[in-house]
Amino acid sequence: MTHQSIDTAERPGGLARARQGTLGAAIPRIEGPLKVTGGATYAYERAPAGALYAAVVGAPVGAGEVTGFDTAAAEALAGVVAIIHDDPRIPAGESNSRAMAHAGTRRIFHYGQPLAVVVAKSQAVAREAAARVRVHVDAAPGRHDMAAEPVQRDHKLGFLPAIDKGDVDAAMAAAEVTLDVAYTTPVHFPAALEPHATTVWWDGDVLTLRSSNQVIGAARDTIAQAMKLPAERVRVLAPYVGGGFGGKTGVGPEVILAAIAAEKLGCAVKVALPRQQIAYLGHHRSATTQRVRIACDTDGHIAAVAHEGVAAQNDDGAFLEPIPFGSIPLYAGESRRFRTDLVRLDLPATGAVRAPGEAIGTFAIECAMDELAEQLGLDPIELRRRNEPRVDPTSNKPFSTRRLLDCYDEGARRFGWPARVPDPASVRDGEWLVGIGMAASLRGNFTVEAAADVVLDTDGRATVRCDMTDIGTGTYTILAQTAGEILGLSPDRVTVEIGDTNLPKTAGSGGSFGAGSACSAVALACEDILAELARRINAAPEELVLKDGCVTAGETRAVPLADLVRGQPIAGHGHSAPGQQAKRTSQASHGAHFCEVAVNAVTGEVRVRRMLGVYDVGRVLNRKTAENQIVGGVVWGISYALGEAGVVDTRSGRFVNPDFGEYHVAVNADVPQIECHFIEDIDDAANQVGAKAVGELGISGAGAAVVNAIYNATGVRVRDVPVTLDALL
Ligand code: MCN
Ligand code: MOS
Repeated sequence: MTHQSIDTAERPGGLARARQGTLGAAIPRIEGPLKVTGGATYAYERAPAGALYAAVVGAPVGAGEVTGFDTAAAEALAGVVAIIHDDPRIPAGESNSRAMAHAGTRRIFHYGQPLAVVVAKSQAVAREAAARVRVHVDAAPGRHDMAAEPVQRDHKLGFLPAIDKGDVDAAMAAAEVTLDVAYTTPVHFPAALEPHATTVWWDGDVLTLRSSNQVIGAARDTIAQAMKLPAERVRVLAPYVGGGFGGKTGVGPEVILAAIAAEKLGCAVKVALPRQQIAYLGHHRSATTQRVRIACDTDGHIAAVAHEGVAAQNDDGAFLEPIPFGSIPLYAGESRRFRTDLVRLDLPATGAVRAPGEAIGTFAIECAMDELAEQLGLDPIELRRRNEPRVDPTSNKPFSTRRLLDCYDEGARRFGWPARVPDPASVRDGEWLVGIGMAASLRGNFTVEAAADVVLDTDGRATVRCDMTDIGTGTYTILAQTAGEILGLSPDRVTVEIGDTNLPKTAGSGGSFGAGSACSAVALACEDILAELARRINAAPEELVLKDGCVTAGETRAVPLADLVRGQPIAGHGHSAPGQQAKRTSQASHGAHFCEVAVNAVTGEVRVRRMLGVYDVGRVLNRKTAENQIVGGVVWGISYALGEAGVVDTRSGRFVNPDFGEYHVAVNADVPQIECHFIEDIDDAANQVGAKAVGELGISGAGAAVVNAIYNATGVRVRDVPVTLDALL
């Protein structure tokens, strides 16, 4: 087994010497045909014979106590098999919070909290019966209004400690130029297209679940714990996942409810949450209020920067939106303060949604930089250039790689930034006001422990195995490309098996560390294979050249791989882990977004006309899927700038608009041409393949570029997203 933590890692020798030209290439996703022909088994498809359908009964009030159930009307429906409300394992919420610790509770922590499960012979009957279950309650007043509840500064929540360096207040008092502005962002739902769904059955004495989940290794442990089973008796499968956006990083209560039903009834059970219920059984991104203060001289050199925000969580949630996450390493300045304060609410848990912290934090800091540039009469890029730090300005650690200045330069050139008219509201195209804006983008890079097996088989084909998921990201393809590159095979000669907890454990898809971590494990597994191949042809591993299915060493002729493995497949195992480099360097992916909008001078309608960005992501593993990721992220940026807003009914603790009818995500008509370019700079400190985060980079800063362009078009500074017509008229 090849094991490396990244302090010992130079790039694995095999990858450094590889000449296949596969890794990085714009290869279409290898599972694409299966997906478009219906051959891909998503969680809710193809159940064992006789499967029943589950539907979840949620709490009818926002706080209080359950006093009883009246199930008569539900039981009267033909096709209802069971109604379970007294199992002590029924969780109070999803596993990203501590709600599962309250299994079996009668207390109501929030509206829609799971209380019972109805099992029936069809989905329609299950859902109708669930609607007919009457829950008797003692309702209590709940805390549903973020603005009305006290802000707690002294809390231990979240993974991001508060930072307080130097003296921001003194710097603000002494500075020639200051900015002190407040921004708000509303509740965001993850909004994956595939609903939260699971099919569960017993395979012998193993509880087997095909579940739409991003991180199945952790899910297995959670399910085992909730079901009071040893982990070996739980197997989670997620071969295809129709999007997650953070919403499927934990285990939803419906998964446990379906498992309880399958256990009690001795048959397979399927559950898929109706769209509106996802809002209550899953998590959402907290609404935030944010204050940004910057102190600088008249040349724009920043002396102090503070980014402080408030986010909500319920009593059980351990997560707290890390609002200033992206701001911490972004700009120079001696005095620095970054923190997130807490408001406790009786709502479903808040949790990781599409770039926690950065997505909405960079909206505030990047709009603030635009405001400051205008106040100083400086070009926004020039202001950023003057404050580009040489080392991480908060931790003083060196950056592993940081090509942000190049992103600005190349982006400005490609977009045509120099043609910008700095005076707002001065470019007109008929009844449209036209403006352009930009923003920086940053997403922290992390490498997480991951393992993988690779087998080179007797037919000269390779198989990669690990428990990664592909949530639409391109995991299948990049794992095939990594192995193909090192073993000299075209990717169609590499089979990828993922999405099964029986396979070596990875970090799953989350935090944008999935690809770098899993590909590193695959690269290390391939090192094992190279060592064995070298032994078989009596050469040193560094002499091997693998290309087009053949091995050459020194002067020897090319030998087909199939000849070398005849009768004796070669297995490799790789294990990658973060090491000292992760601690010694400050790591992030970067980018610069550029945006052109047109705002109708009569109606206030905003149309994004074009967006373009340049991104620094270390090694690009697949030019096509990486670009897809960035473009998708930018679409989400447009989406939160102009549309998305989850509204809480502060009297009842209900969401007013928990579906796609009224929670507006950007659709095709909202999305213009989006161009994406990469500056590739392999980051050897990041991981063995030198790849940094991509998945959540596109959304970071994208909304700010839109809002800054709106300012340039109209002269109206909007600090609360989404930007609606009334704000511009
Ligand atoms: N990639 C690349 N080069 C790199 C890094 C990544 O080419 N240097 C490409 C690969 O195709 C890889 C993909 O980008 O499969 C994403 O890699 P990575 O940034 O490591 O992200 P993860 O694999 O950890 O995926 C999770 C990430 C997160 S956290 C969210 S949220 C998100 C996202 O991915 N949710 C998504 N992208 C999504 N894309 C789709 N279609 N659906 C979601 O729900
Ligand atoms: Mo992404 S929000 O970390 O799954």
